[in-house]
Amino acid sequence: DFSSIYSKDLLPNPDGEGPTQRFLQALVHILLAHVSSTFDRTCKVLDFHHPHQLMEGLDGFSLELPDQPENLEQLLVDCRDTLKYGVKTGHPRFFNQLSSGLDVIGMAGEWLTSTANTNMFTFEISPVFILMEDVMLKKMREKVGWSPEEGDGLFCPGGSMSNLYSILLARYKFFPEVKLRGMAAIPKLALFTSEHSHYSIRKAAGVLGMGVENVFLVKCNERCADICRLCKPAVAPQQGLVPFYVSATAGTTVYGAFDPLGDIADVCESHGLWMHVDAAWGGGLLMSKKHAGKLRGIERAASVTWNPHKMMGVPLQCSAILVRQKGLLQECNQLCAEYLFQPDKHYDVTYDTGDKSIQCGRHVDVFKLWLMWKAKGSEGFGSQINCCLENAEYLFNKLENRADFELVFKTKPEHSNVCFWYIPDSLRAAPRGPEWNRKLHEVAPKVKAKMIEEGIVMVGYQPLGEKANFFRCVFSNPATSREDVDLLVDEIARLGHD
Ligand code: ABU
Repeated sequence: DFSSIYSKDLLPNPDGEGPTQRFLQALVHILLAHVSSTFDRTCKVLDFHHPHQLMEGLDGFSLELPDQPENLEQLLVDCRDTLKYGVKTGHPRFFNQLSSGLDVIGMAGEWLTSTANTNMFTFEISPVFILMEDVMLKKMREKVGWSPEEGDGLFCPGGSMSNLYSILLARYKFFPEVKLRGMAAIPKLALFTSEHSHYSIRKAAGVLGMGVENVFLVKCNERCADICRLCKPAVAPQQGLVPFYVSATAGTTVYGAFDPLGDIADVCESHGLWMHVDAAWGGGLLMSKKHAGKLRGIERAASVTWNPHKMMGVPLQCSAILVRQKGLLQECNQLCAEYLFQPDKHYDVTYDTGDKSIQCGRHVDVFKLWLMWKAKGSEGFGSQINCCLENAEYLFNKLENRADFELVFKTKPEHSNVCFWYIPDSLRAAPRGPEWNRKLHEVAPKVKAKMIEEGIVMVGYQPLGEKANFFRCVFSNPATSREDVDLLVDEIARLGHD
């Protein structure tokens, strides 16, 4: 019973050792219950409440912040309820997001990371983590196909930030004067990416002052096969803009398609453009001998985004920007703040990597990945990824044979994304046309609303271009089995039936 114990009674209170241990053990007990229920298929994926219900407070769980300290009993209840009303993203029936799963070793790594509570800017306060990051980035670059001596990189907060780094570096490479003199000193720039690329490329162009509208979205088919032909505009100045950057995608967010990286590299090389590969989603396939060939050509890129928190199941967040040219990150971003990066330290200050970053403080994202890699080996990651893609193929084959479902594209998935419509009875026999499409557009949101209320399974939907709302099922959770896939299909049919 912790009802008469407060945070002031814990360490560093001289008598705090015992209460601290008991409190943390009680917390671990709550966390372990959550871990067990995450993998328990009799437990729901979520216990949904609307925002106003959570804001108003539920059964003693209040989001309001007090003026007086609350006792540790209440804090433990708050911890338990925070998990209770959240979403079990590691549940085998959570198909909603590219990042899913609950890897026990990765979670242990994250616990250790917060216990160490340090910062990645200097070797002096993160000696082990800085070296681990160095080793890990080297290994990832090797998987990309660069020589271990070549290149550089950083872990940063998510794929959008990694993509932003790529544009920042490309601009600096071609126009280094921009760092001191700003955008007025350089020509107006044009960037190219496919219409199916992640929106972070456009966002970064806005943030970096290049203008969202100066990102040219190249038309492509569902498999992105045409991007190369359509990259050709990149070679001709458009509206007085200077083309300098192409972002190819390895694993698009919705379709899981791979741009033809080799062909895009040819275009970039012959016209002197920076080639970035956004492999936030697809990068994990480099770990699989069976699927790595889908990224052939990535080794010719100048920079790569790769998010181990997606396909490799590393707890959020874990995203790397890999750069082929050594030293560029440092040159582009360093400002030599003397209170942190003193040049006369007694150790090799090239390990003070903080000035490569656009942040000052930087979270330790590497340790959980390093620990998981130790636990599985490259081969373990490879098998895990193969299983996820087998689940996708299983779903694809299953839907091909169902009259009440229709696949958005008919070719086998390249990644683990499977996109499909559920066609209720009322639409199956009806003539197709704009009205039919309008009705179809309403099906997925209705099914999803019921699905969330029931909380047994969770999958996302979206429209894309002219296409009415469709479901996107993605597999990155190694806990998912074929029975879970069967259940997903049955649930959609049950909830959507009319
Ligand atoms: N780049 C964020 C991915 C979002 C998703 O899970 O679909």
